Amino acid sequence: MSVERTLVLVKPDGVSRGLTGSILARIEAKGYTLAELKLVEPTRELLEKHYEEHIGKPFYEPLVEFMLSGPVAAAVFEGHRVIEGFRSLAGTTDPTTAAPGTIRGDFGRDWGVKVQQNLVHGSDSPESAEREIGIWFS
Ligand code: DAT
Ligand code: MG
Repeated sequence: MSVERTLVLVKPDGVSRGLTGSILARIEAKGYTLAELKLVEPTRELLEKHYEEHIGKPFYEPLVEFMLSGPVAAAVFEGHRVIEGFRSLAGTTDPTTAAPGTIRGDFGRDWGVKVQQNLVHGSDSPESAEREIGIWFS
């Protein structure tokens, strides 16, 4: 059995709404192991590295501004197939239509702003996970 790691961020909307504990509890309840955890006020430079795949997209600047709007809880979770397991638990990108039972589906909705305030980030591949963990936990 291989142990995989993923980067989970509770975004500023999740932290400011007081949902950090509830979100982390769901990930632990699914059976993944918390390996690292800290509250961060990210810089623009850090976010430019983290979101480099999205540079130039219409939502990129609103996304970075949103991520700069308050503290972020950064965590590393471990477990077999944690990358796909966490993304399934998080739900699809648009929180309005994310399935009920998921973090985004239960706690989020579209607030009518230019970026999806969707509570959490999860790495999308083993390569992304290692790259992103290096950015947030260097
Ligand atoms: P995900 O976070 O589900 O992996 P992503 O990597 O495609 O989604 O995009 C990163 C973030 O950017 C996403 O969590 C919210 C925002 N975003 C993505 N697509 C968007 C869109 N079409 N309109 C507004 N915000 C968007
Ligand atoms: Mg993504």
